[in-house]
Amino acid sequence: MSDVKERTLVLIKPDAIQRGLMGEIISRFEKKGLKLVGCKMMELEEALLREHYAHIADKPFFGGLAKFMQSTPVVAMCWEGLEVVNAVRLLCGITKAREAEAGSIRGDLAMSVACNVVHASDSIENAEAEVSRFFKEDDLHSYDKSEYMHVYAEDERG
Ligand code: 3AN
Repeated sequence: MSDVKERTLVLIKPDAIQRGLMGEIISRFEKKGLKLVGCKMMELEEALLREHYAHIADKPFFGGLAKFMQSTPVVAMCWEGLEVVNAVRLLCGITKAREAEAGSIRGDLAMSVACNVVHASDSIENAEAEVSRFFKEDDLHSYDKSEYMHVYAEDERG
């Protein structure tokens, strides 16, 4: 059975906040037909940042990345949908933004590796861990979206 309740974490990074791209980025996910079930602006505390970037903590660029990610608040969002982890990665494009496919968020809106406007979970397992790292279960909402009638076929709605 299909799972339209799969969830993923997206962060709108400080470069996007500074460049006034929040609305544009949120709009890409909305237009795709995804459901926003959690959204908050927050500062990334040291401990959260270290946990979030544990896989690259030993890289030479980590210090610069940490400083950048703490330079403004970020917008943390939880998006829901069918195979949403993969769909959101495709919408975002590859890490090195200047080589990201045209049409993707990074491909259209960014040029950098570090300043690449968004973070998105890269696997179902990581998405589950990241959503619960950034959101308490109470901060996540459950509601019907009438457009699902037209976004998904009946057998895909589960
Ligand atoms: P992604 O965010 O696309 O999953 P990761 O998890 O490999 O990419 O890297 C996390 C973040 O670290 C990237 N979004 C980017 O901001 C930064 N980063 C990755 N590689 C580099 C690099 N070579 N130089 C500077 N920053 C980097």
